[in-house]
Amino acid sequence: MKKILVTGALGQIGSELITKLQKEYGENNVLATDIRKPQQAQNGPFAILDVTDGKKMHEVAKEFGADTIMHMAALLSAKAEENPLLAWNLNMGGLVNALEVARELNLQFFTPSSIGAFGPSTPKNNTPQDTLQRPTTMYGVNKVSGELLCDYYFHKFGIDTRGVRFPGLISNVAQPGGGTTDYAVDIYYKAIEEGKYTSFIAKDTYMDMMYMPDALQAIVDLMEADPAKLIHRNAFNVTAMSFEPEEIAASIRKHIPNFQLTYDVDPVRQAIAESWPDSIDPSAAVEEWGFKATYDLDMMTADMLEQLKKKLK
Ligand code: AKB
Repeated sequence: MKKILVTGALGQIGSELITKLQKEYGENNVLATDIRKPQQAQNGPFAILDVTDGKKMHEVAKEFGADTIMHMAALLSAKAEENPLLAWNLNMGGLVNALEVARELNLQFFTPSSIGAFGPSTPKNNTPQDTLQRPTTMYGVNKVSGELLCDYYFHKFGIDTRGVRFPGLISNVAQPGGGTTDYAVDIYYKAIEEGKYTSFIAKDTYMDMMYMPDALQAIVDLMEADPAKLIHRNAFNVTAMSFEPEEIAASIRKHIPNFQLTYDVDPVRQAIAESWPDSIDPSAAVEEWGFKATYDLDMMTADMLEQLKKKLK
């Protein structure tokens, strides 16, 4: 049975990951940590932890008796562009602290990379697992550096580091903050609340996406995978679908026929989106640890709208 410390546990992925891990490994075997206090009472243990404080992270992990650390705390792409130095300090400082704790206490390690680790010179379609990575955003610089750092800790110190490159993640529980793919979450909320949405991402801009249940299953499957079969270990391409705003709108119209989509493009987030692939190739993840996504666009839309209708009632 694992004992897992999760950083950034109140974030978009973290908040649902905690529930998933508690189901898999038991409530008391998952320690949720975040820089802020939860607004509602939490099931299972919780500790305040600023990931830039490596000493505290070590103490918390040791006291809990962790054998695994899942490092989720990070600033997303648009927020990182607003404050690049803060992003460098938080994203890289937090990551190296978490890797050091993993080295000192010999913990298994997971952290997500992103499609943001690719740049304009990366092949745009069916982007291979191993390819050119010259991102033009601070977030992308952080993600590529992070991928390399995780590989380094595996080769140099033998730490069992593992990770995926997540696409935009869509969920009906916690909303993302400061990402470029966030439009694909916002659109569902506005579809239910107002029957219309103004997109900050332009028509015909394709990006990879995945529904949260598939993302959480991917984390568990990769962490449970036979290490002998992992050739890449870190930064596996994973994706479930690639769409542009008109396609998600068409999917929503199957349930809300009068749904209207208009555009007010944000040049910063549009430039980030254009520097990313249109679609990535997840075949290394499929071959090495059996990655599989269940939800396609229409299945995800049906579930998102059903869940949000209940939530926003
Ligand atoms: C973002 O848009 O910044 C994230 C990501 C794709 O990493 N959702």
